Amino acid sequence: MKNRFKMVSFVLLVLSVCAAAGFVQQHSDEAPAVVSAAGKTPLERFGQLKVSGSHLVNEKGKAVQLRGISTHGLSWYPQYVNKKAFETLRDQWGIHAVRLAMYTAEYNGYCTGSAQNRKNLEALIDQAVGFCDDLGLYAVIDWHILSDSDPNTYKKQSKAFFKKMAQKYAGYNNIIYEICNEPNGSTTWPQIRSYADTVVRTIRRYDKKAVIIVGTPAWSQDAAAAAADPVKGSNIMYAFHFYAATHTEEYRKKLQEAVDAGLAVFVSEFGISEASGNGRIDKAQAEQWMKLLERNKISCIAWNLSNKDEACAMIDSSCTKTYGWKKSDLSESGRWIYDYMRSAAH
Ligand code: IDC
Repeated sequence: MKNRFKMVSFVLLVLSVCAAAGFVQQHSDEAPAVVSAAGKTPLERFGQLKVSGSHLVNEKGKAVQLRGISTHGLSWYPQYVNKKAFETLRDQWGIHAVRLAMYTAEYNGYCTGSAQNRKNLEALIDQAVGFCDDLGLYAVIDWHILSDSDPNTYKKQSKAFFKKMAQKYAGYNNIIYEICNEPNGSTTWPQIRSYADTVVRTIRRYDKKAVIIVGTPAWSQDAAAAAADPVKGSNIMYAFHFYAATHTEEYRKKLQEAVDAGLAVFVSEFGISEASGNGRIDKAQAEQWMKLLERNKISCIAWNLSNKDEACAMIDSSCTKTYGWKKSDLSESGRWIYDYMRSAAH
C-alpha cells in the first residue's frame, strides 16, 4: 500500500514537471502585457487630442508622443484588420494608434477600383474604427496617395470621402485624419496647400476638433515649405516620413529645422529599411531617429503590418497568424520595432 502510494506520487510528480516544462516552453516567448500595468487604454489616458503650438497634446493640454503601427494597403492585406490583432498591438507592443492606409491609386485603390471596392474599403475602415474605439486606440484614416503624386488628382473623390468620414465619426474622440500620405514628383507646397484648404474645410463642416495631418512635398519630407506658409485652422499637423537606411543626418536636420520653426510635425510613417521598403535595415540610424523624435516629443507610426516578403513588413513572411504574434513570428524590422515600442511604452 505504502509503496503503491509512493509510486503514484512519483508518477504525479513526473507528470507535473513535464507539464510545467511544456508550459514554460510554450510561453517563454510571450512577454508580459505592457498596458495592463497602467490599467487604462490610450484613449482613457489622453482623451481628445489637440494641437498646441508645435505639439500634439492631450485633453488637458500636456504634450503627448503617440506611437503606432500602420497597416499595409487595406485592399492588399485586409486580414490584419481584426480586433485581436489590434489588441495584440495595444497590449503586447504597447502602441496607442493604428494607421489605416487606404491607397487611392495602387492595387484596388479607392479611386481606381470599382464602386464595390470603394464600399468594401469603407466597410473595412468602419470595422477598424470600431475596433479602435472598443480598445481605446486612436485611428488614423490615411488617404494614401503615392503614384498619383499630386493630391489634386483625386481632389473631388477626396472631398466626398472625407465628408462621409467626418459625418460618420464626428462624435468619436479617437479619429485622426491624414489627408494626403506623400505628395511627390513635381508637386509643390502651394498645390498641396490649396488641396488641404479645401479638404480641411470639408472635414471641419462636420468635425470641429479632430487632428488633421497634411502631407508635405517630396514624399512628405519638405516640412520647411509648410512651416513658411501653413494651412489655416486649428488642430493641423504636418507629415514628415523617413526610412532609416536611406534618410540620415541631413533629413534629421530638416525635421529639426521645421520643428524649430514652430511646425507641428507628425511622423505618420517611418521604416528602418531603405525607402523602397526593402534592402538593408539600419538599426544605428533608426536609434538616432528615435532619439530625435523623443527629444521633440514627435509622434510616430511604423510601416507596415503585413507578412509581405519585404524588409519593412513587420511579420515574418513565413508566419500566417493574423494576431497574437510572438517575437519569433516577426521579421527583423518587426522585432526591432516591437522592442522599441515596448521599451518606449508609457
Ligand atoms: C510600399 C509597400 C510595398 C508596395 C508599395 C506600392 O511597402 O509593399 O508594393 O508601397 O507602391 C512609402 C509609401 C508606402 C511604401 C513605402 C515603402 O508611403 O506606400 O509602401 N514607402 O516603399 N514612402 C516611403 C516608403
